[in-house]
Amino acid sequence: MLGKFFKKPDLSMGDRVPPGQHLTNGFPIMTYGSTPEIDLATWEFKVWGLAKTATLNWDDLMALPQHEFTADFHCVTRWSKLDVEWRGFKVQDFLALLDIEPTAKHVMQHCYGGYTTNIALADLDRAENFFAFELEGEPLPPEHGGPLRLVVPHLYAWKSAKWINGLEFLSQEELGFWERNGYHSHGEPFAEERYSSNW
Ligand SMILES: Nc1nc2c(c(=O)[nH]1)N[C@H]1C(S)=C(S)[C@@H](COP(=O)(O)O)O[C@H]1N2
Ligand SMILES: [Mo]
Repeated sequence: MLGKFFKKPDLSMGDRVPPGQHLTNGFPIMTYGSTPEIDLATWEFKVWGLAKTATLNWDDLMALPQHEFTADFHCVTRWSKLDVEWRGFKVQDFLALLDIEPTAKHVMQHCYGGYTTNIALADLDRAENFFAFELEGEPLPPEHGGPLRLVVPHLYAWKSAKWINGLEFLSQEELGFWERNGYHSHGEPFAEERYSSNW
């Protein structure tokens, strides 16, 4: 009977929970501001800065190879959710469509609603990073970032922009919304890179 209510402790699980985090079974919604209203018919994704300027529409992106993927999710407010199931396309397949200048080292993620977050190109250009459009077998709900969000499992989840609609390629690091407000510029959960040392 117990097994019906409690998961057997999994010895490998502890290694997957970063220090100072606790596990949650639900999937809290963490949004600064309100959920933007987005119409797929006019949805656009723009690329600019140190990459050839491009505008992609929904069909362009849906033509990329699609994959199911499972990833752990760590919010800096101290909850983690393991094994979140998504469907999407690989960031690396997307980047391969672009003409990125060799001087590009950093990227600003832009979103419907105005949120931004910065990421080093090396942290973005990783095989396990995805753009997701489904969550647990359903279209990605608007409050979780639908129609399209980024998923960067190796960094705190504020680096995984919801409603993403643009990438700006930069030579130097610039700070995004939370990073300007005291969050760490890199945000690696196992190193507890929560807040900038200037705060
Ligand atoms: N556009 C946008 N993306 C965002 C946020 C936001 O407020 N706006 N919050 C970030 C934070 S702090 C977290 S923890 C995750 C939360 O994703 P969820 O709401 O799907 O749990 O989204 C990240 N991406
Ligand atoms: Mo978060």
